[in-house]
Amino acid sequence: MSKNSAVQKRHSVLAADGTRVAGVQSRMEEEFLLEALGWMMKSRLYDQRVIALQRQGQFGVYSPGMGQEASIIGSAMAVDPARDWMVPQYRELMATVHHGLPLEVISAQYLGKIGPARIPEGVKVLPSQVSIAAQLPHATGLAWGLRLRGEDAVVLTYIGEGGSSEGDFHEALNLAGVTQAPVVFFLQNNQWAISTSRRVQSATPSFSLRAAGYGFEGIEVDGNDVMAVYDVVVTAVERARAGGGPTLIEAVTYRMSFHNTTDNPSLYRDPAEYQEALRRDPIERVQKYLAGLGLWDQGREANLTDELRHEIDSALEAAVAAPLPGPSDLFDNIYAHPPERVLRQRAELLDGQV
Ligand SMILES: Cc1ncc(C[n+]2csc(CCOP(=O)(O)OP(=O)(O)O)c2C)c(N)n1
Repeated sequence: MSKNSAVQKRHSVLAADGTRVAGVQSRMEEEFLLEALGWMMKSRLYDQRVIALQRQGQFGVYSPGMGQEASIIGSAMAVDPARDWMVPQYRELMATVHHGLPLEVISAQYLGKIGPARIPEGVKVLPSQVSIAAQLPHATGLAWGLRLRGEDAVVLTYIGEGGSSEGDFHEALNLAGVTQAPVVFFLQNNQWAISTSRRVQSATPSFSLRAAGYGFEGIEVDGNDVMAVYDVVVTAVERARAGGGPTLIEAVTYRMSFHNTTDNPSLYRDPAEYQEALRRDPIERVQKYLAGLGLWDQGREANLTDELRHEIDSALEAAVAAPLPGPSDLFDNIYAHPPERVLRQRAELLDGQV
């Protein structure tokens, strides 16, 4: 965790076989860990369900979070939805649900239902971002603005290791360091940027080391260990809230599925690498640990899976029932004060005069 060392220690609480790392305490214990497991399972079940729907032509192009559930949920649980902001990329969908964005609203977005996909008032989540790294300057600006207003809020933003090669990454982290903005940059190193391997993405031994160049703390964590992820993010959030400035966290994880539903990883990924990733599954790890404590068994798993499937189906049914966009949706919610030219185009289209 030192700022200048070229060798970065990786924080870890729960080993891949579900045993505790000796001598390491965690702030995420039993009941809270069970809650985290439920969210991780929901993330995976939703991925599986909507991939099946996409294959049937009933859902839009989708980027699953499979394999990254510990990073997605452990980080989300470390911020307060009532006051903190989340600035996502596109793969941490269930983190935004944890932060208050209803699953049916997200599902409506993938069905092209523009109105029902609007982020509800009071939900402190920015729209998901597909232009790589473009969310980061927004995150820094938002955090700096909150600080200037005297609010005690923190911004948690997400980026992939591929996104860290973009200019926006440098600009956002540099400004955050200079302004001491209360922002946590959560970099999910899932080893692949579509078909570009981490090996050719950067020569740095750890993406977290880059923080030193911006004058703040960089931490590397086992991104498949939900307890460790929660611990490092909650510490970074507390520091930011107390005026201690930004943190860059690298969560070392693995993208167990494809980049998105248009991708085929078997064209570029070694099958042995995938087999090794299965051994490090973030969900099974927690289940094994909790089973060892007598808090998890097949019966509990079956009951929770049923409950979560029902919740997911209800959200999807609501999204399917939501109205399709009409021509006015092309214009609505774009400008606070639409220019005359846009108002004229709207009137022409709606009156059928084009
Ligand atoms: C500015 C920009 N360049 C290229 C793309 C195409 N693109 C989409 S996802 C992606 C890879 C991103 O990889 P990474 O940042 O590691 O995130 P991951 O998808 O693995 O979560 C690329 C190159 C884009 N969307 N935006």
